[in-house]
Amino acid sequence: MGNFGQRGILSEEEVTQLAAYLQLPPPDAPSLSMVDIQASWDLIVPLAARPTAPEHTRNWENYIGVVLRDASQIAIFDGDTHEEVVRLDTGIAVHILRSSADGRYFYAIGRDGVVTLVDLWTTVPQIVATAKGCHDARSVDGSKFPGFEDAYVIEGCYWPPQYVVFDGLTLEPLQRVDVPMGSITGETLLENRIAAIVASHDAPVWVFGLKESGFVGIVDYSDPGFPLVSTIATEKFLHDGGFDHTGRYFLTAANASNTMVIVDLETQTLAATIPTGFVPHPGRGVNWIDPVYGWVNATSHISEGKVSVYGADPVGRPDVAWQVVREIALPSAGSLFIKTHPNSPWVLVDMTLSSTGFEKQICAISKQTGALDRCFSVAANGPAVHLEFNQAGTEVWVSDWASDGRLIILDGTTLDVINTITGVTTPTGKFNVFNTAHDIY
Ligand code: DHE
Repeated sequence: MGNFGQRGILSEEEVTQLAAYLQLPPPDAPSLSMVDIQASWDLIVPLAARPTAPEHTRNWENYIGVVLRDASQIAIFDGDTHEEVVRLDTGIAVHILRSSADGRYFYAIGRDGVVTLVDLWTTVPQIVATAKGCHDARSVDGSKFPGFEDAYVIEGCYWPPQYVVFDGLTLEPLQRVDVPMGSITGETLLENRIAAIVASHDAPVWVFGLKESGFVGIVDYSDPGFPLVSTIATEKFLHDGGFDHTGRYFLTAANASNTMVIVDLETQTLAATIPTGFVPHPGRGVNWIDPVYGWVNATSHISEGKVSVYGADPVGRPDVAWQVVREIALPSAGSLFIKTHPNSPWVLVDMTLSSTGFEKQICAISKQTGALDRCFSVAANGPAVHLEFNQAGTEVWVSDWASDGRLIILDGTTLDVINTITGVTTPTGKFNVFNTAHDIY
């Protein structure tokens, strides 16, 4: 703490009072009831007033939504022309975007728990509804199973320990469900944050990690009560994750357990745990065909300069399924995201939190050789963070994460810089509509 007393900022009496105040038990964290959630709902453009076909000729499936974190805004770019189409206010310190099943809508989630629904079919993308289901949140997703496309949206809360389901087209709040507070080792928790959420393409369910408890939860959205129908014990401190190449498995990092956990969504069982290294952080992960080991998935790590590649084809290659097959050394720890696209020859990885001078660089692993090919600087003003391909996989966008931030667009094959977009405040995550809707990574 600052030396408030001797610097004359606080009187002796104020220091005594402050010290006494800091020793008080903290007040209970507030709940957020269904009544409050309903009161937060703002339907800005009713369904009847929305277009029934795109009002513009832009290739909206190749739009790229960019989180401008400290501005609490998103910017939407035309991925074909690189033009900025619109900038919209969202929840505070907006965290990620997800796409509806057909990609027409973006869902933005603010750290303040505000969900923002953006229609990409209007002449200029427009916010059509907002609602707040949590005080603190990081994740949101829509319903993607055939017959339920865009019907519902789920918001997972960091606080209170609950999830909230909204109507997918209006954000009308439909249900609030408390999450269980017991952990895989039997203790009763004070908090149990909902981390990554994925929307299955094979069943009417959402799947999420319950961070502190170590359970993966499955919510059935074909039941109007949106119940948590399954809790699968895995490892503690579940964080980020995504699907394997088939969509059958949910691969998520138990980050402080230094483990990737693999959940079979067909049998709703834990398929494997893979110790990968110190603090795995895969983002949504990365799927490609390795020349030796067939289909693989991989994670980079925050606390170790290493990409761990593991077999991910229990049908075709059961001999290496869910086993680490390659460990690829990076020049630095501090990686947050790894990404590829089926049409790209590269697996790309950042080192955003590097403390040894590599934070402005990204590295490229060759899919053909399975080896590190090169690392190179892309950012100028801040760390390089998060990678996202365009729809065709011919370009990759990287954020230069600074208040005078930039978006650097690389050729997807040569990795040469083909464009730099300036004037973007603290750009972080980027989400191509088609790739996000179809879970291509
Ligand atoms: Fe994230 C994904 C939580 C800090 C950028 N981040 C996630 C997910 C979770 C999470 C649970 C998975 C969501 C999903 O898939 O449904 N993030 C947290 C935190 O708790 C943490 C560590 C601290 C905090 O207070 O928020 C945190 N995250 C950050 C950042 O500082 C980042 C780099 C910049 C920012 O905007 O805040 C950041 N997180 C991201 C991004 C994704 C993400 C870009 C999605 C990656 C993707 O490709 O899908």
